[in-house]
Amino acid sequence: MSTSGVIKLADYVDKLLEGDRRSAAKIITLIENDLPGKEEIIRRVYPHTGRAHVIGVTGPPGAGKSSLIDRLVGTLRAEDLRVGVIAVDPSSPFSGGALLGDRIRMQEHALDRKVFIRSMGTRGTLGGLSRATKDVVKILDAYGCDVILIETVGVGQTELDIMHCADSTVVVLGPGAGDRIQAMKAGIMEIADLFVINKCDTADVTRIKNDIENMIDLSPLARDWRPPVLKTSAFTGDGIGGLWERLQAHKAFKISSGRSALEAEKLKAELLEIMYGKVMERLSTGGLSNGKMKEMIDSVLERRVDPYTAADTLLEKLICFREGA
Ligand SMILES: Nc1nc2c(ncn2[C@@H]2O[C@H](COP(=O)(O)OP(=O)(O)O)[C@@H](O)[C@H]2O)c(=O)[nH]1
Ligand SMILES: [Mg+2]
Repeated sequence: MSTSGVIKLADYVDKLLEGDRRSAAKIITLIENDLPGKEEIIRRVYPHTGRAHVIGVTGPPGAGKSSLIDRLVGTLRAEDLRVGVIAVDPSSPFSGGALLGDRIRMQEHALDRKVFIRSMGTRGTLGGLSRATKDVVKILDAYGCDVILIETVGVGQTELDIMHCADSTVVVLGPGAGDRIQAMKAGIMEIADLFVINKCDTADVTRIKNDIENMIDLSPLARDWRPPVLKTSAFTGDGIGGLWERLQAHKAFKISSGRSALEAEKLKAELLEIMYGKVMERLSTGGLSNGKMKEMIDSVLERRVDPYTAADTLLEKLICFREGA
């Protein structure tokens, strides 16, 4: 990277830290596209992170996650908090009607200078959706967001990975989710800090609430925090204030119970994820010269070396490889 490039990046980061919106948008685009300079930016930004309350909102499509987030943003803005919203949609960002819907719904907030909304799709996130999302969280944190809301669809591995960077995770279900509860993956039980049964304006949700409470009772997980099961209506606004109160209570609980151990666990996962990405990148971008590879293949062909030893030797060379060295 040229000297002028570095200076430009530093300028962007300085502006970001002052709360400049355009710089935030530019930096996020750079991160999404995994462009050179990304690591330099994270290096500069990182000391200014760790302040925001990061809230993951997940659950099946149509449960009302976006509508709830929209309401929650209203509650947070009433307290003059600065809010970031990251909508993660692993399907195409161009064909999804839901995303368009989200944009329209969020339009009012989008005009608010203290609300930063970003949709992320797989396209353009070359380094992986989970990786990119975690870095965008860091940017919004440094930008000065008090609360960062991340919406993910469903409960696949990518969503679970993303949710690991949240301080609090809300699992949203609709009133018709009764049958689904039994089939719900163990993973969702582990990550749920709060359950929300939304659309309670449309149906009596007592039964499903009881089902979830039972499921929590029967869960073998040892926990000091029992996930509350809340009823909301994003339509009428019922229960939204309560949801925010419980989210704050959960954050306070985490702080009081020594969040550092949990955070170390999350960081370990993040470091492994980054290392994995770097090894894969070096493998695919010629971290090993064709010459070295060919030499090793020949050795294996001639039965002088076995494939496992060959792979170990190549990996050693790969790891010792330094850019420009
Ligand atoms: N009656 C009612 N409809 C809701 C409520 N929340 C969301 N909806 C509707 O349910 C549909 C899906 O909502 P959306 O927020 O896009 O769900 P998401 O896919 O989980 O993000 C939309 O048509 C919403 O208007 C609610 O609390 N009550
Ligand atoms: Mg949505």
